[in-house]
Amino acid sequence: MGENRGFSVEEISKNFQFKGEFQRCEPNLLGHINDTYAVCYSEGSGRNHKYILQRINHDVFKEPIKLMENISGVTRHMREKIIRAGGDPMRETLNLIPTIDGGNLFISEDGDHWRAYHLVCGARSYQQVEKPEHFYEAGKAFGKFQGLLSDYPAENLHETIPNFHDTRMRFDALVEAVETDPLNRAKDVKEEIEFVYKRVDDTPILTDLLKKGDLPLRVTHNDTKFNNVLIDDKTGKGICVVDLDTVMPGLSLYDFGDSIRFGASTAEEDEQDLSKVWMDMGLYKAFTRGYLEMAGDSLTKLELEYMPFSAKLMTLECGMRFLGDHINGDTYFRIHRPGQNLDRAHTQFKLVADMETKLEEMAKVVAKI
Ligand code: GN1
Ligand code: MG
Repeated sequence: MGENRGFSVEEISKNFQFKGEFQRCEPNLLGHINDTYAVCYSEGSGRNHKYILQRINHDVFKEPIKLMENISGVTRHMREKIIRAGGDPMRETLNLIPTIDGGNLFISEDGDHWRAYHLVCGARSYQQVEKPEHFYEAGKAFGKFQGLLSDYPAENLHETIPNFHDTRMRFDALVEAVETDPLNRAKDVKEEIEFVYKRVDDTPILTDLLKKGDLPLRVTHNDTKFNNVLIDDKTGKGICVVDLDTVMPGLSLYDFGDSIRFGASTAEEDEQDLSKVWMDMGLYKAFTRGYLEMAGDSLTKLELEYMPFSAKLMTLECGMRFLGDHINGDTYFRIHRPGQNLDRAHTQFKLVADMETKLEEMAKVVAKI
């Protein structure tokens, strides 16, 4: 496993404090950035242990050491609060496994950066919402996550990817891709480019409100895809938020908006049949209810007001990033087939257009809850 890329997961595993003997590993191909493996170990007594081993994509995360400082600080903070609240710290937050020399990062001879977590058993993530209750649970989980980190000292966090949700800068990056056009692909995506250019005035709205001090800076997750919440197999509760690489100071609206972008869609992110793609109001309601139940009291009036817009903006931003990556030759988001980033851009733009017709209805939902 992974040998074709020049490493063996079993060999890498030896550098972590895993218990017992290596049994097997399985790749998890769902993320677009890092390489993830589920690793199974077994002790003589027949006791099994499961771990998550990840190779951090250092083209995307340029400073893995700082990134791991963030994650170890944030998980320790959440762990303590979960224990104080009488929760289960092994299931409600990720827990890092140290390397054999006690660090949290193993750097291989090839310069790859690896880290490991306990795998949370009896829970899983979903690529698409199957039951609205699951999405309500995800809303609660992300709302709770924000609460757990509300007193985390933001000055202790490194910005793992600067300007991550600066939508205006993402727009500029798209313009640059179109101008550079290394593979001569821009000519085939004129309509898509036009779709984005028409909405340029939307792009600086949230960051401008932040700069003016109208929206508060918080510690946020910044990648709140539904598949980043583990849903308990038995209870259906959203127990643990994963993928902490982009935990950084940000806006609550980035987290809310990105959740809706991914989870309230009626289709997968790379669906090719666009007639299947729209934003489902029932799902929107379910998430919003869960999120506001947990985080509503701490949100300002302006944050509440911009929730519908943030869903549209985060969807537009993600679509711009997929389109830009398609034009640049798929160098950022992993693809499993040619044209996949363009397909992803298409679903995002379809969602944006659909949300534009529903913004008022979306605002009513927030007001009602
Ligand atoms: C990436 O790593 P993954 O697949 O959870 C990306 C997000 C995008 C998302 C789109 C570090 O997330 O920003 O919203 O793809 N992560 C990074 O599915 O760029
Ligand atoms: Mg991610």
